[in-house]
Amino acid sequence: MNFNYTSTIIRHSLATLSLFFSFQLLAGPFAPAAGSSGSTAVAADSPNIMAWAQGYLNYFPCKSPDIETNPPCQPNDNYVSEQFQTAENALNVAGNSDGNNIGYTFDIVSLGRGGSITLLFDPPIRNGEGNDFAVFENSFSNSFLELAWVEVSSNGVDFFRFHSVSLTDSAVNSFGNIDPTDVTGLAGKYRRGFGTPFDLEQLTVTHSHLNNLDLNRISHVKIIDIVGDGSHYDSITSGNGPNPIYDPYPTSGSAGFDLDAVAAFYVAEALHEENVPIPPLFLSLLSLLILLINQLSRSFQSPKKRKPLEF
Ligand SMILES: [Ca+2]
Ligand SMILES: [Ca+2]
Ligand SMILES: [Ca+2]
Repeated sequence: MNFNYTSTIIRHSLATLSLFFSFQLLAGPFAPAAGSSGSTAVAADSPNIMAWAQGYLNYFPCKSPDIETNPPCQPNDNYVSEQFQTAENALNVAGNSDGNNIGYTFDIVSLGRGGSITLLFDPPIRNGEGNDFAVFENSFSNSFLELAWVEVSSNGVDFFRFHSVSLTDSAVNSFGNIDPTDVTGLAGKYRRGFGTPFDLEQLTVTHSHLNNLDLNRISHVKIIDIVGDGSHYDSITSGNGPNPIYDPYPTSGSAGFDLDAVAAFYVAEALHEENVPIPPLFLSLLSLLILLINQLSRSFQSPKKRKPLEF
């Protein structure tokens, strides 16, 4: 046996293992990119999807770089191009809001820096087993990730935000990368065609109260872009937290979070009984049928039962 050869193989194997573990150590603790083992990414054609958002409210493409101190959406600023301001692109099936199958990249609405939009579900989303809904963004890669907060409401007034953790340790430039294993509780964790899932049950753990929130009738899902320059923070309140949230900054054109769609895995009963009008043709046919039945019943009526003629 050639011991030199064997020891070379062992050394090489150890070096490979060391590289592997150092890579593992560099990775964060949360679910990895779509396609990797342990990923929570939801494919747009997942059989678990029962419904897609059918309406929206309050699309505010924020055009101000500083939403905290200036009123949002200053009329003279333009951080979201006109072509990316079609809110209807966030409705229906991911990549195919209007039946024209534009695809995951362009069938989106951009929120701009700090902008937001509220998606509507009727029937509302209910809290089923595990994840209940997913938010789809249009990232072209597993690491160019634009992030957003997610809030839910069952009355359109009281919104509750999912807790989030962001472990990205330094600023990310306009075309920079972040590791999806460093992020949880934020939309935009996965590349286009794959949604980031949310479990309504988590709100019962992270919030001290859920007043006016019915977890089984979530009618509103609000998506809020995070200005990822480090001026906003995650939900960690222990240790060194909260942590600043970094994502590519600054971005322009399709600035901020690019929302493709929101999918529900569980739906409750409809909010309102639909008042479906009866089609006129159906009414006409029904009248004809009643007339026919009357005519037939007269034809088959026994002459003995007929009222005798009176003089
Ligand atoms: Ca759930
Ligand atoms: Ca964008
Ligand atoms: Ca879309």
